Amino acid sequence: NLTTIPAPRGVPIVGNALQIPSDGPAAFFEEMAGQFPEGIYRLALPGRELVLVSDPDLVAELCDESRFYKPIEKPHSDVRAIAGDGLFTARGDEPNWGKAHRILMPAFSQRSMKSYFPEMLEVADALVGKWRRDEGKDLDVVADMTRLTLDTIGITGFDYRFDSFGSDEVHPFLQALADSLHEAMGRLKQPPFVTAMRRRQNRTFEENVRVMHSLVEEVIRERRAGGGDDRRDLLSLMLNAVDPETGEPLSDENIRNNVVTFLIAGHETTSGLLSYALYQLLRNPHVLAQAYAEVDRLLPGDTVPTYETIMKLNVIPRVLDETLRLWGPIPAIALAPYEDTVLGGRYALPKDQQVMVVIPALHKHPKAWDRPTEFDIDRWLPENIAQHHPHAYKPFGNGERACIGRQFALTEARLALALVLQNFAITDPNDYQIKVKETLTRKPENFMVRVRSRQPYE
Ligand code: MNH
Repeated sequence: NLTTIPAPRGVPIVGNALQIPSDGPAAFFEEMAGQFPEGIYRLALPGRELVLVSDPDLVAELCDESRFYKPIEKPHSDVRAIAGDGLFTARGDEPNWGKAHRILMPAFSQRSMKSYFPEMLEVADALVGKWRRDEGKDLDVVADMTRLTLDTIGITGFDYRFDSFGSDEVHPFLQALADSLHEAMGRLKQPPFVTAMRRRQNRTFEENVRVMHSLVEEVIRERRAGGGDDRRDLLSLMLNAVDPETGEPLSDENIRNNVVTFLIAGHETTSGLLSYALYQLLRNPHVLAQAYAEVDRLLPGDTVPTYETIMKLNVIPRVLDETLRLWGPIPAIALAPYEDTVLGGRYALPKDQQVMVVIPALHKHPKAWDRPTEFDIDRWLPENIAQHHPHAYKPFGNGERACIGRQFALTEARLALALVLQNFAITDPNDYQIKVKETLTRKPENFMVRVRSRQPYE
Protein backbone atom coordinates (compact mmCIF):
# COMPACT_ATOMS: atom_id res chain seq x y z
CA ASN A 1 0.00 0.00 0.00
CA LEU A 2 2.94 2.36 -0.54
CA THR A 3 2.42 5.12 -3.08
CA THR A 4 5.03 7.04 -5.02
CA ILE A 5 5.27 10.69 -4.12
CA PRO A 6 3.87 12.67 -7.06
CA ALA A 7 6.26 14.87 -9.01
CA PRO A 8 6.06 17.43 -11.80
CA ARG A 9 7.81 16.59 -15.06
CA GLY A 10 11.48 17.42 -15.22
CA VAL A 11 14.33 16.95 -17.64
CA PRO A 12 17.32 14.58 -17.39
CA ILE A 13 20.32 15.48 -15.16
CA VAL A 14 19.12 18.86 -13.86
CA GLY A 15 15.62 17.59 -13.12
CA ASN A 16 13.38 20.49 -12.10
CA ALA A 17 16.24 22.87 -11.33
CA LEU A 18 15.65 25.03 -14.41
CA GLN A 19 12.04 25.58 -13.36
CA ILE A 20 13.16 27.26 -10.15
CA PRO A 21 13.30 30.98 -10.89
CA SER A 22 16.62 32.69 -10.16
CA ASP A 23 14.98 35.26 -7.89
CA GLY A 24 14.21 32.57 -5.34
CA PRO A 25 12.52 29.22 -4.78
CA ALA A 26 9.81 29.99 -2.21
CA ALA A 27 7.14 31.26 -4.60
CA PHE A 28 7.79 28.30 -6.89
CA PHE A 29 7.53 25.78 -4.03
CA GLU A 30 4.21 27.32 -2.99
CA GLU A 31 2.82 27.40 -6.52
CA MET A 32 3.76 23.74 -7.12
CA ALA A 33 2.17 22.78 -3.77
CA GLY A 34 -1.09 24.15 -5.19
CA GLN A 35 -0.84 21.63 -8.05
CA PHE A 36 -0.61 18.57 -5.77
CA PRO A 37 -3.79 18.11 -3.71
CA GLU A 38 -2.03 15.24 -1.89
CA GLY A 39 -0.13 17.92 0.06
CA ILE A 40 3.20 16.31 -0.86
CA TYR A 41 5.38 16.28 -3.97
CA ARG A 42 8.99 15.86 -4.95
CA LEU A 43 11.43 17.78 -7.08
CA ALA A 44 14.57 16.47 -8.72
CA LEU A 45 17.57 18.75 -8.27
CA PRO A 46 21.11 18.12 -9.48
CA GLY A 47 22.36 15.11 -7.56
CA ARG A 48 19.51 14.99 -5.06
CA GLU A 49 15.81 14.88 -4.55
CA LEU A 50 13.70 17.16 -2.42
CA VAL A 51 10.33 16.21 -0.90
CA LEU A 52 7.97 19.12 -0.23
CA VAL A 53 5.06 18.90 2.18
CA SER A 54 2.14 21.23 2.90
CA ASP A 55 -0.58 18.95 4.32
CA PRO A 56 -0.99 19.72 8.05
CA ASP A 57 -1.37 16.05 9.04
CA LEU A 58 1.82 15.12 7.23
CA VAL A 59 3.53 18.15 8.83
CA ALA A 60 2.34 16.89 12.23
CA GLU A 61 4.33 13.70 11.63
CA LEU A 62 7.39 15.61 10.44
CA CYS A 63 7.29 17.60 13.68
CA ASP A 64 7.77 14.42 15.70
CA GLU A 65 11.29 14.95 16.98
CA SER A 66 11.79 11.31 17.80
CA ARG A 67 11.57 10.54 14.04
CA PHE A 68 12.85 13.70 12.32
CA TYR A 69 15.76 16.11 12.76
CA LYS A 70 16.84 19.39 11.12
CA PRO A 71 19.32 18.50 8.33
CA ILE A 72 22.06 20.97 7.40
CA GLU A 73 21.87 20.71 3.62
CA LYS A 74 21.37 23.36 0.96
CA PRO A 75 20.69 26.17 1.57
CA HIS A 76 21.79 25.81 5.24
CA SER A 77 25.08 24.18 4.23
CA ASP A 78 25.99 27.22 2.09
CA VAL A 79 24.86 29.67 4.78
CA ARG A 80 27.19 27.71 7.07
CA ALA A 81 30.11 29.30 5.23
CA ILE A 82 28.87 32.55 6.82
CA ALA A 83 27.54 31.46 10.21
CA GLY A 84 29.61 28.30 10.83
CA ASP A 85 28.51 26.25 13.82
CA GLY A 86 26.38 29.09 15.20
CA LEU A 87 22.96 27.96 16.45
CA PHE A 88 21.07 28.32 13.17
CA THR A 89 23.47 26.33 10.97
CA ALA A 90 24.88 23.88 13.56
CA ARG A 91 23.99 20.22 13.25
CA GLY A 92 21.89 18.98 16.15
CA ASP A 93 24.44 16.29 17.02
CA GLU A 94 27.33 18.80 17.15
CA PRO A 95 28.26 19.41 20.80
CA ASN A 96 28.51 23.16 20.05
CA TRP A 97 24.80 23.34 19.27
CA GLY A 98 23.79 22.04 22.70
CA LYS A 99 26.40 24.12 24.53
CA ALA A 100 25.40 27.42 22.93
CA HIS A 101 21.69 26.57 23.21
CA ARG A 102 21.96 25.96 26.96
CA ILE A 103 24.19 28.97 27.58
CA LEU A 104 21.97 31.36 25.59
CA MET A 105 18.48 30.23 26.60
CA PRO A 106 18.41 32.44 29.74
CA ALA A 107 19.05 35.49 27.54
CA PHE A 108 15.64 34.91 25.91
CA SER A 109 13.51 34.61 29.03
CA GLN A 110 10.65 37.06 29.72
CA ARG A 111 12.87 38.71 32.35
CA SER A 112 15.57 39.32 29.79
CA MET A 113 13.05 40.89 27.40
CA LYS A 114 12.18 43.37 30.11
CA SER A 115 15.84 44.23 30.56
CA TYR A 116 16.28 44.87 26.80
CA PHE A 117 13.21 47.09 26.70
CA PRO A 118 14.85 50.50 27.32
CA GLU A 119 17.25 49.88 24.43
CA MET A 120 14.47 48.61 22.18
CA LEU A 121 12.60 51.83 22.98
CA GLU A 122 15.61 53.98 22.23
CA VAL A 123 15.90 52.49 18.73
CA ALA A 124 12.14 52.64 18.09
CA ASP A 125 12.32 56.33 19.04
CA ALA A 126 15.04 56.79 16.45
CA LEU A 127 12.69 55.35 13.81
CA VAL A 128 9.95 57.77 14.86
CA GLY A 129 12.48 60.62 14.73
CA LYS A 130 13.49 59.75 11.17
CA TRP A 131 9.88 59.47 10.01
CA ARG A 132 9.09 62.85 11.56
CA ARG A 133 11.94 64.39 9.62
CA ASP A 134 10.75 62.62 6.46
CA GLU A 135 7.07 63.51 6.91
CA GLY A 136 5.29 63.70 3.55
CA LYS A 137 8.10 61.94 1.63
CA ASP A 138 8.01 58.40 0.26
CA LEU A 139 9.50 56.15 2.96
CA ASP A 140 11.15 52.85 2.09
CA VAL A 141 9.54 50.63 4.73
CA VAL A 142 11.87 47.63 4.49
CA ALA A 143 14.98 49.83 4.58
CA ASP A 144 13.79 51.62 7.73
CA MET A 145 12.52 48.47 9.46
CA THR A 146 15.91 46.91 8.72
CA ARG A 147 17.62 49.92 10.36
CA LEU A 148 15.37 49.40 13.38
CA THR A 149 15.92 45.67 13.78
CA LEU A 150 19.66 45.68 13.02
CA ASP A 151 20.29 48.51 15.48
CA THR A 152 18.13 46.78 18.09
CA ILE A 153 19.96 43.43 18.02
CA GLY A 154 23.30 45.27 17.79
CA ILE A 155 22.70 47.29 20.96
CA THR A 156 20.75 44.80 23.05
CA GLY A 157 22.87 41.79 22.13
CA PHE A 158 26.36 43.22 21.85
CA ASP A 159 26.34 46.88 22.92
CA TYR A 160 27.36 47.65 19.34
CA ARG A 161 25.91 50.71 17.64
CA PHE A 162 25.32 50.37 13.91
CA ASP A 163 23.68 53.84 14.05
CA SER A 164 21.75 53.00 10.90
CA PHE A 165 19.40 55.97 11.30
CA GLY A 166 22.37 58.31 11.05
CA SER A 167 23.13 57.28 7.48
CA ASP A 168 21.40 57.07 4.12
CA GLU A 169 23.80 54.35 3.01
CA VAL A 170 23.36 50.64 3.55
CA HIS A 171 25.77 49.54 6.31
CA PRO A 172 28.76 47.54 4.90
CA PHE A 173 27.77 44.57 7.10
CA LEU A 174 24.33 44.53 5.45
CA GLN A 175 25.73 44.88 1.95
CA ALA A 176 28.11 41.98 2.55
CA LEU A 177 25.26 39.97 4.04
CA ALA A 178 22.88 40.64 1.13
CA ASP A 179 25.51 39.75 -1.48
CA SER A 180 26.67 36.59 0.29
CA LEU A 181 23.12 35.34 0.96
CA HIS A 182 22.32 35.91 -2.69
CA GLU A 183 25.28 33.73 -3.63
CA ALA A 184 24.39 31.05 -1.05
CA MET A 185 20.80 30.87 -2.31
CA GLY A 186 21.94 30.79 -5.95
CA ARG A 187 23.89 27.62 -5.16
CA LEU A 188 20.62 25.85 -4.31
CA LYS A 189 20.15 24.74 -7.89
CA GLN A 190 23.79 24.52 -9.01
CA PRO A 191 25.48 21.16 -9.34
CA PRO A 192 28.65 21.30 -7.16
CA PHE A 193 30.96 21.31 -10.20
CA VAL A 194 29.28 24.47 -11.48
CA THR A 195 29.70 26.14 -8.07
CA ALA A 196 33.37 25.15 -8.07
CA MET A 197 33.90 26.77 -11.47
CA ARG A 198 32.47 30.12 -10.47
CA ARG A 199 35.84 31.38 -9.26
CA ARG A 200 35.13 35.11 -9.31
CA GLN A 201 31.78 34.73 -7.50
CA ASN A 202 33.39 32.42 -4.97
CA ARG A 203 36.15 34.92 -4.28
CA THR A 204 33.61 37.71 -3.80
CA PHE A 205 31.63 35.43 -1.50
CA GLU A 206 34.71 34.82 0.64
CA GLU A 207 35.49 38.54 0.77
CA ASN A 208 31.96 39.30 1.91
CA VAL A 209 32.20 36.64 4.62
CA ARG A 210 35.47 38.23 5.73
CA VAL A 211 33.81 41.67 5.99
CA MET A 212 31.18 40.26 8.34
CA HIS A 213 33.61 38.16 10.36
CA SER A 214 36.05 41.01 10.88
CA LEU A 215 33.36 43.40 12.11
CA VAL A 216 32.26 40.77 14.61
CA GLU A 217 35.81 39.95 15.69
CA GLU A 218 36.34 43.66 16.34
CA VAL A 219 33.21 43.81 18.51
CA ILE A 220 34.46 40.84 20.54
CA ARG A 221 37.98 42.30 20.87
CA GLU A 222 36.60 45.62 22.13
CA ARG A 223 34.44 43.93 24.74
CA ARG A 224 37.38 41.87 25.97
CA ALA A 225 39.63 44.94 26.04
CA GLY A 226 36.98 46.83 28.00
CA GLY A 227 37.83 44.67 31.01
CA GLY A 228 35.18 44.72 33.79
CA ASP A 229 32.08 43.49 32.04
CA ASP A 230 28.95 44.62 33.84
CA ARG A 231 26.57 44.01 30.96
CA ARG A 232 24.21 41.05 30.97
CA ASP A 233 23.78 40.70 27.22
CA LEU A 234 24.29 37.89 24.71
CA LEU A 235 27.96 38.68 24.30
CA SER A 236 28.75 38.74 28.01
CA LEU A 237 26.95 35.42 28.44
CA MET A 238 28.92 33.88 25.60
CA LEU A 239 32.22 35.22 26.93
CA ASN A 240 31.70 34.39 30.59
CA ALA A 241 29.12 31.65 31.08
CA VAL A 242 29.87 27.93 31.10
CA ASP A 243 27.58 25.23 29.83
CA PRO A 244 25.65 23.87 32.85
CA GLU A 245 25.88 20.35 31.41
CA THR A 246 29.57 20.04 30.45
CA GLY A 247 31.01 22.88 32.53
CA GLU A 248 32.79 24.11 29.39
CA PRO A 249 32.84 27.67 27.99
CA LEU A 250 32.24 28.42 24.29
CA SER A 251 35.30 28.51 22.03
CA ASP A 252 36.36 31.83 20.47
CA GLU A 253 35.41 30.61 17.02
CA ASN A 254 31.99 29.45 18.16
CA ILE A 255 31.38 32.81 19.86
CA ARG A 256 32.26 34.56 16.61
CA ASN A 257 29.89 32.29 14.69
CA ASN A 258 27.08 32.91 17.14
CA VAL A 259 27.53 36.69 17.11
CA VAL A 260 27.32 36.56 13.29
CA THR A 261 24.28 34.28 13.58
CA PHE A 262 22.45 36.61 15.97
CA LEU A 263 23.26 39.72 13.98
CA ILE A 264 21.70 38.05 10.93
CA ALA A 265 18.86 35.95 12.41
CA GLY A 266 18.12 38.73 14.90
CA HIS A 267 17.20 41.33 12.28
CA GLU A 268 16.33 39.87 8.81
CA THR A 269 13.09 38.24 9.84
CA THR A 270 11.72 40.86 12.22
CA SER A 271 12.18 43.62 9.63
CA GLY A 272 10.18 41.51 7.17
CA LEU A 273 7.46 40.90 9.75
CA LEU A 274 7.10 44.63 10.52
CA SER A 275 7.02 45.53 6.84
CA TYR A 276 4.35 42.96 6.00
CA ALA A 277 2.36 44.02 9.08
CA LEU A 278 2.18 47.62 7.83
CA TYR A 279 1.24 46.33 4.40
CA GLN A 280 -1.61 44.27 5.86
CA LEU A 281 -2.83 47.15 8.04
CA LEU A 282 -3.01 49.47 5.02
CA ARG A 283 -5.02 46.91 3.09
CA ASN A 284 -7.41 46.29 6.00
CA PRO A 285 -8.62 49.70 7.23
CA HIS A 286 -11.05 48.19 9.77
CA VAL A 287 -8.13 46.38 11.44
CA LEU A 288 -5.99 49.52 11.26
CA ALA A 289 -8.80 51.38 13.04
CA GLN A 290 -8.84 48.74 15.80
CA ALA A 291 -5.08 49.07 16.18
CA TYR A 292 -5.31 52.88 16.44
CA ALA A 293 -8.08 52.55 19.02
CA GLU A 294 -5.91 50.23 21.09
CA VAL A 295 -2.87 52.50 20.91
CA ASP A 296 -4.95 55.59 21.77
CA ARG A 297 -6.36 53.81 24.80
CA LEU A 298 -3.08 52.38 26.13
CA LEU A 299 -0.73 55.11 24.93
CA PRO A 300 -2.76 58.32 24.80
CA GLY A 301 -1.03 61.48 23.56
CA ASP A 302 2.70 61.15 23.84
CA THR A 303 2.70 58.60 26.70
CA VAL A 304 6.02 56.77 26.78
CA PRO A 305 5.43 53.01 26.50
CA THR A 306 6.68 50.74 29.27
CA TYR A 307 7.31 47.03 28.99
CA GLU A 308 4.12 46.44 30.99
CA THR A 309 2.03 48.53 28.56
CA ILE A 310 3.40 46.63 25.59
CA MET A 311 2.47 43.35 27.27
CA LYS A 312 -1.12 44.62 27.61
CA LEU A 313 -1.54 45.04 23.85
CA ASN A 314 -4.06 42.70 22.32
CA VAL A 315 -4.92 43.88 18.80
CA ILE A 316 -1.32 44.49 17.71
CA PRO A 317 -0.11 41.01 18.73
CA ARG A 318 -2.95 39.47 16.76
CA VAL A 319 -2.01 41.61 13.75
CA LEU A 320 1.49 40.14 14.04
CA ASP A 321 0.22 36.56 14.45
CA GLU A 322 -1.96 36.86 11.37
CA THR A 323 0.81 38.58 9.39
CA LEU A 324 3.09 35.66 10.29
CA ARG A 325 0.43 33.28 8.98
CA LEU A 326 0.05 34.97 5.59
CA TRP A 327 3.55 36.40 5.20
CA GLY A 328 5.89 34.61 7.57
CA PRO A 329 9.37 35.79 6.58
CA ILE A 330 10.78 32.22 6.61
CA PRO A 331 9.06 30.31 3.81
CA ALA A 332 10.40 26.81 4.50
CA ILE A 333 11.95 24.62 7.18
CA ALA A 334 13.80 21.40 6.48
CA LEU A 335 13.47 18.04 8.24
CA ALA A 336 14.85 14.55 7.62
CA PRO A 337 14.13 11.10 9.11
CA TYR A 338 16.72 9.44 11.37
CA GLU A 339 15.76 6.09 9.81
CA ASP A 340 13.89 4.81 6.75
CA THR A 341 10.26 5.62 7.43
CA VAL A 342 6.77 5.92 5.95
CA LEU A 343 4.90 9.21 6.01
CA GLY A 344 1.10 9.30 6.18
CA GLY A 345 1.03 5.51 6.02
CA ARG A 346 1.90 5.58 2.29
CA TYR A 347 4.93 7.61 1.31
CA ALA A 348 8.29 5.90 1.80
CA LEU A 349 11.10 8.20 2.91
CA PRO A 350 14.66 6.87 3.04
CA LYS A 351 16.84 7.76 6.04
CA ASP A 352 18.20 11.35 5.79
CA GLN A 353 15.87 12.32 2.90
CA GLN A 354 15.52 16.10 3.05
CA VAL A 355 11.88 17.19 3.37
CA MET A 356 10.83 20.83 3.16
CA VAL A 357 7.72 22.11 4.87
CA VAL A 358 6.27 24.68 2.45
CA ILE A 359 5.16 27.12 5.12
CA PRO A 360 3.11 29.54 2.97
CA ALA A 361 1.09 26.59 1.62
CA LEU A 362 0.71 25.03 5.09
CA HIS A 363 -0.43 28.38 6.50
CA LYS A 364 -3.21 28.56 3.89
CA HIS A 365 -4.11 24.87 3.76
CA PRO A 366 -7.90 24.53 3.39
CA LYS A 367 -7.91 21.53 5.77
CA ALA A 368 -6.76 23.81 8.57
CA TRP A 369 -7.93 27.31 7.68
CA ASP A 370 -11.34 28.78 6.73
CA ARG A 371 -11.15 31.58 4.17
CA PRO A 372 -7.40 30.86 3.99
CA THR A 373 -6.25 34.01 2.21
CA GLU A 374 -8.36 36.42 4.28
CA PHE A 375 -6.52 38.58 6.82
CA ASP A 376 -8.60 37.94 9.94
CA ILE A 377 -6.98 38.79 13.27
CA ASP A 378 -9.87 37.21 15.20
CA ARG A 379 -8.44 33.81 14.34
CA TRP A 380 -6.04 34.65 17.16
CA LEU A 381 -8.65 35.16 19.89
CA PRO A 382 -8.02 32.51 22.56
CA GLU A 383 -11.30 30.70 21.96
CA ASN A 384 -10.47 30.38 18.25
CA ILE A 385 -6.85 29.36 18.76
CA ALA A 386 -8.14 26.37 20.70
CA GLN A 387 -9.84 25.19 17.47
CA HIS A 388 -6.73 25.43 15.27
CA HIS A 389 -5.09 22.39 13.73
CA PRO A 390 -2.10 21.82 16.06
CA HIS A 391 0.50 21.71 13.25
CA ALA A 392 -0.77 24.20 10.67
CA TYR A 393 1.16 27.24 11.95
CA LYS A 394 4.95 27.12 12.05
CA PRO A 395 6.31 30.66 11.49
CA PHE A 396 9.02 30.03 14.11
CA GLY A 397 9.88 26.48 13.08
CA ASN A 398 9.60 23.37 15.23
CA GLY A 399 10.74 21.73 18.44
CA GLU A 400 14.12 22.36 19.98
CA ARG A 401 15.40 23.83 16.69
CA ALA A 402 12.59 26.39 16.71
CA CYS A 403 13.40 30.07 16.92
CA ILE A 404 15.17 31.04 20.14
CA GLY A 405 14.41 34.71 19.43
CA ARG A 406 10.63 34.46 19.20
CA GLN A 407 9.82 36.54 22.29
CA PHE A 408 12.55 38.99 21.39
CA ALA A 409 11.08 39.47 17.90
CA LEU A 410 7.52 39.81 19.16
CA THR A 411 8.44 42.27 21.92
CA GLU A 412 10.42 44.40 19.50
CA ALA A 413 7.72 44.27 16.81
CA ARG A 414 4.86 45.08 19.22
CA LEU A 415 6.72 48.08 20.52
CA ALA A 416 7.73 49.36 17.09
CA LEU A 417 4.24 49.01 15.65
CA ALA A 418 2.64 50.63 18.70
CA LEU A 419 5.02 53.58 18.56
CA VAL A 420 4.53 54.05 14.81
CA LEU A 421 0.74 54.05 15.19
CA GLN A 422 0.90 56.34 18.21
CA ASN A 423 2.84 58.87 16.20
CA PHE A 424 1.68 58.65 12.60
CA ALA A 425 -1.20 58.53 10.21
CA ILE A 426 0.00 56.29 7.37
CA THR A 427 -0.93 56.20 3.71
CA ASP A 428 0.05 54.16 0.71
CA PRO A 429 0.41 56.86 -1.96
CA ASN A 430 1.29 54.53 -4.84
CA ASP A 431 -1.39 51.86 -4.28
CA TYR A 432 1.33 49.29 -3.63
CA GLN A 433 0.93 45.92 -5.36
CA ILE A 434 2.88 43.35 -3.42
CA LYS A 435 6.04 41.97 -4.99
CA VAL A 436 8.07 39.63 -2.84
CA LYS A 437 11.85 39.74 -2.72
CA GLU A 438 13.47 36.53 -1.52
CA THR A 439 16.84 36.31 0.16
CA LEU A 440 17.14 33.70 2.90
CA THR A 441 13.89 35.28 4.06
CA ARG A 442 11.21 37.13 2.10
CA LYS A 443 10.20 40.80 2.25
CA PRO A 444 7.95 43.12 0.27
CA GLU A 445 10.04 44.81 -2.43
CA ASN A 446 9.81 48.56 -2.98
CA PHE A 447 7.05 49.10 -0.46
CA MET A 448 6.71 52.84 0.16
CA VAL A 449 4.43 54.66 2.59
CA ARG A 450 3.92 58.28 3.58
CA VAL A 451 3.27 59.45 7.10
CA ARG A 452 1.76 62.49 8.78
CA SER A 453 2.43 63.20 12.44
CA ARG A 454 -0.51 62.66 14.82
CA GLN A 455 1.35 64.49 17.59
CA PRO A 456 1.37 68.26 18.09
CA TYR A 457 4.72 69.85 17.30
CA GLU A 458 6.80 70.98 20.26
MN1 MNH B 1 14.53 33.06 14.42
C1 MNH B 1 15.58 29.82 14.15
C2 MNH B 1 11.86 32.36 12.40
C3 MNH B 1 13.38 36.25 14.83
C4 MNH B 1 17.32 33.84 16.24
N1 MNH B 1 13.86 31.41 13.45
C5 MNH B 1 14.43 30.15 13.48
C6 MNH B 1 13.62 29.25 12.71
C7 MNH B 1 12.58 29.98 12.20
C8 MNH B 1 12.73 31.33 12.68
C9 MNH B 1 11.48 29.46 11.30
C10 MNH B 1 13.91 27.77 12.46
C11 MNH B 1 14.74 27.64 11.21
C12 MNH B 1 15.01 26.24 10.76
O1 MNH B 1 14.33 25.29 11.17
O2 MNH B 1 15.94 26.07 9.96
N2 MNH B 1 12.94 34.13 13.71
C13 MNH B 1 11.95 33.64 12.91
C14 MNH B 1 10.98 34.69 12.66
C15 MNH B 1 11.42 35.79 13.37
C16 MNH B 1 12.65 35.43 14.02
C17 MNH B 1 9.75 34.54 11.80
C18 MNH B 1 10.83 37.16 13.50
C19 MNH B 1 9.61 37.48 13.22
N3 MNH B 1 15.24 34.77 15.35
C20 MNH B 1 14.57 35.95 15.47
C21 MNH B 1 15.30 36.83 16.34
C22 MNH B 1 16.42 36.14 16.75
C23 MNH B 1 16.37 34.85 16.11
C24 MNH B 1 14.87 38.23 16.72
C25 MNH B 1 17.51 36.56 17.69
C26 MNH B 1 17.46 37.59 18.50
N4 MNH B 1 16.16 32.04 15.05
C27 MNH B 1 17.21 32.57 15.77
C28 MNH B 1 18.19 31.51 16.00
C29 MNH B 1 17.69 30.34 15.40
C30 MNH B 1 16.41 30.72 14.81
C31 MNH B 1 19.50 31.68 16.74
C32 MNH B 1 18.33 28.96 15.40
C33 MNH B 1 17.91 28.25 16.67
C34 MNH B 1 18.52 26.87 16.82
O3 MNH B 1 18.49 26.09 15.86
O4 MNH B 1 19.01 26.60 17.90
